[in-house]
Amino acid sequence: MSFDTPIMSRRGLNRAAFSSTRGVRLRSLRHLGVGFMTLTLLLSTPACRDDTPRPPVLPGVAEPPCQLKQEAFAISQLNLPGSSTELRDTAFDLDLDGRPDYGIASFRLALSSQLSAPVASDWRNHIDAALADGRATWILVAEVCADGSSDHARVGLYRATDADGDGVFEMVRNGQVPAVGQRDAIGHILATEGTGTAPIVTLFDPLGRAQDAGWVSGSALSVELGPVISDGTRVVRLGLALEHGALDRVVPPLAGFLTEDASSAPGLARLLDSNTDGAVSEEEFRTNVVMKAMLADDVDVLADYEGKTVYWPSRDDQNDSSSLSLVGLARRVEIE
Ligand SMILES: [Ca+2]
Ligand SMILES: [Ca+2]
Ligand SMILES: [Ca+2]
Ligand SMILES: [Ca+2]
Repeated sequence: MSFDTPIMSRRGLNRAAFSSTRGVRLRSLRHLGVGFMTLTLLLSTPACRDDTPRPPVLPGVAEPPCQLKQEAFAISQLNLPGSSTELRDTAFDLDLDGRPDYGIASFRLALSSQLSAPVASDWRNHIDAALADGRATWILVAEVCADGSSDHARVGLYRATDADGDGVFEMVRNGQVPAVGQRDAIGHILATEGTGTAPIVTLFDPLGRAQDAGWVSGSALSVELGPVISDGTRVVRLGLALEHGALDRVVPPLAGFLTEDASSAPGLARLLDSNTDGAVSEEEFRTNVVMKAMLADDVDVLADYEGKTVYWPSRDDQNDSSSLSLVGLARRVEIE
């Protein structure tokens, strides 16, 4: 029967009306059905999770939840760990694989153990001197909520200079992103996932001769600003994954040192001088199997994403950076 029958009995009319109504309903339902499917698809498009893994966004690029006030601290004195246990206990896990990362400190400790006692003990003093005398001014800028409305805290790590000599430091900022975290009830700050810079040559200059601090960039910046010791001086613990090649910067000064002062580390100088010409060349240093292992990247904090190298810990199982870990003191300073 056609829904469009023009003449019909009342019964037929009723039936037609029913059929017609039913037809409309059916059409409506069909229409609705299509609409519903479209709607379902529309609704499900955003809900349908895109499971493509994406790298983490550095929390320090986001707007802070409050107005910030800042305090700056110059790293002034390093406590160079004397044992592997100490290294382990003070290091951060930079690549989030569950193990603390202290590759560079471990390298320094191995070298230090080869030095004559006076040279080894002077090494730390030379580092502290460079940190203090302007050759390697290394500054942490801690920011917390000015009104105390939240425990949000961030810490940046920068190179600084005082070109005008007024005792107030000028920060050298090259797009570093502060580490972000919390300030606890007693004012200690723990912040992670930033980027920063470090004077790698200063840290590997046993005779304190280097004028160029060898500033290098790093990611996975992690900072703990701990107890105040005195006059605003605080204990600091930091971790930074230095960019690939950063550790190669220490080869020229170390090879130079072992050539000029072989008597300071006679065993090591002999070991590395493979052609026995009395000098340790950079090539000999780099190709020695032990040094090669020490200089190799030891943490996996970066990976490729859409044609760029981005922060993405333990993503590609390829080590790409050298882990720096240190504990020391930082004294309150003014910055411009
Ligand atoms: Ca790790
Ligand atoms: Ca100044
Ligand atoms: Ca040689
Ligand atoms: Ca990697």
